[in-house]
Amino acid sequence: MKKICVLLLCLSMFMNGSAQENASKMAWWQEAKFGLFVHWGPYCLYGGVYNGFQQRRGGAEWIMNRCKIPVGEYRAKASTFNPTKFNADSLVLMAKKAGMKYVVFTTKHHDGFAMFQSDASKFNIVDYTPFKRDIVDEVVKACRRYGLRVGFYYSQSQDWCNAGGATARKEMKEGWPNRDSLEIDAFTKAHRGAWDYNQFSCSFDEYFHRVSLPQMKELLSRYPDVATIFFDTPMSITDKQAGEMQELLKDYPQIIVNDRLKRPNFPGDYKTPEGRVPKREDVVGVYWETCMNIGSSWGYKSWDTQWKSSDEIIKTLIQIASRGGNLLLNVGPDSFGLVPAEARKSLDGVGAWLDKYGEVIYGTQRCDVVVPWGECVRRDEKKKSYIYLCVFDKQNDGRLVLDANVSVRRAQLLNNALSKVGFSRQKGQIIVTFNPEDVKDGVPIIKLELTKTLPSVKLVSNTQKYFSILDTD
Ligand code: FHN
Repeated sequence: MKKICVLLLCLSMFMNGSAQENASKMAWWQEAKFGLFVHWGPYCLYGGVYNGFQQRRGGAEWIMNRCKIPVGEYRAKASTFNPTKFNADSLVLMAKKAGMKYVVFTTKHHDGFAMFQSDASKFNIVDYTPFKRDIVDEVVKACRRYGLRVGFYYSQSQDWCNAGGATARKEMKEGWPNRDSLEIDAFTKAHRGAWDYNQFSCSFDEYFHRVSLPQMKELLSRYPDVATIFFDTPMSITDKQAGEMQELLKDYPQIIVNDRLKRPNFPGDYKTPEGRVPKREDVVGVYWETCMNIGSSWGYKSWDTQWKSSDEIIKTLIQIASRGGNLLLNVGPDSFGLVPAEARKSLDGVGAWLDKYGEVIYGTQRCDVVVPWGECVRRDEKKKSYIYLCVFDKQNDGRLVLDANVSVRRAQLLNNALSKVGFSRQKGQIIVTFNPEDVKDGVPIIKLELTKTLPSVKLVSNTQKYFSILDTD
């Protein structure tokens, strides 16, 4: 038994690269912690409104599906896409100012529209619209110019406008009150989620080899330095097709791939909780990234009112850092190519906070000290570790108790260097006292300098985790 396990483990190392190679591939990403997700495509022309009705459920990038817009009609609308105010430098500089270290851009979402010139499908920004500029190219170049890494979101299975692409079934009641709802619902039920004959005039395999795989080839050959790939909604892709996609990626060993190419056999490098901070116990020892909206929709929604404030985002960022993850925060530019002002305002606030408190986020790692009054974040240096105590509880009177058997050399209130902080150690607990009145700018943060470096925690990629076998002998 033991021998088999060791053999399988060695095989997994051989197949996935050594743990060390993997750790160095993931190093920049672990350090970065905060990235910008951009959902942008011709769906922004609707802004979540169809025939005068607000889309009833889901992200506005799903409007074609939820409202069952015919392929011809959606294509015609897309052909008017002309975001004349788009400026890739402004977008990337907005991210940089917000303290983000990478940008993940939707090169093609489920509607099938490519935001780059593509010979595999003319349904793209250059060949199909009056705009004619290659937006992906502009974003990549701006990222390079300003020192941010760039990643590509690519919908490898769902494609509602290129024949043969996968279509997910959503009922008409999620779209708008169409008088043909019953008929359309019956049609989608009978035709694997499709709502237009054009969607199934060929097989998924033909689609995959005509559009999906060639487009990924185009992107990789044009931008061999791409940092991450974010696949989405695996749907009908088979293991064989996913294997072909993975084969392509092998020539680009630096690329960090998410866990959504095909489940369960293609677990990728990291997990992707969506719209929430995962429970601590669900993300032990693995790489992970929460993707989340700054508003209530991935794609631009003209009637959005639920914008996250800077304070909410900062709190989420701290929670995520405390659990060892990354935050990929999404914005949806409008039909002119502009990011809504509410989103920009919140991002500016986060950037100002990170300018001052970036050490609490960047390059930190999961901290297993759990406290009722907030979150603890850990940073390791060669000879010592730090624990940042982030106090969310507004009622806290300035006395913090931590169940942590560590020895503290120094304690400092990051918000106010002149303020005195007391600390003592009692039976496996650390007691810290500070003056909340000395904090004038949001979350009180106390930095504890420890006398030693805490024992290191190794993370494994999903792929390595998937193949490792526990020896039960
Ligand atoms: O269906 C998509 C959705 O539109 C959006 O792109 C998110 C981002 O993670 N992914 C899918 C839902 O999981």
